[in-house]
Amino acid sequence: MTVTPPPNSAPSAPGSPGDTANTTTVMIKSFAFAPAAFTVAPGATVTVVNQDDSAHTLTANDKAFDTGTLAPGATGTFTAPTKPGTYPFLCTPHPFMTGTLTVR
Ligand SMILES: [Cu+2]
Repeated sequence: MTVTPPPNSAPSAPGSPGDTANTTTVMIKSFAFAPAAFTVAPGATVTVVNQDDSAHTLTANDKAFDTGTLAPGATGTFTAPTKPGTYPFLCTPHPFMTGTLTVR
């Protein structure tokens, strides 16, 4: 007999502040990440939207993840690390643009 496996995603209460997200979106605007610090679930998909007139990247300091170059107006994604921890990131062409991704 065939058993249908349960869906991978557990039901979550929308808006529950304690949840870590499986997906999240980060904006880049005025040479800054917004939010600059955020928390996601292991292996979450992170979408990055460049709202600036300059090309940017969102790149882990240790290169654990990298959107590659995002042209003005472009959207990119990367997969968050599966190992819980804190991952500082920056924009490769503009190293003064920094942020922190927390996986838990
Ligand atoms: Cu930049």
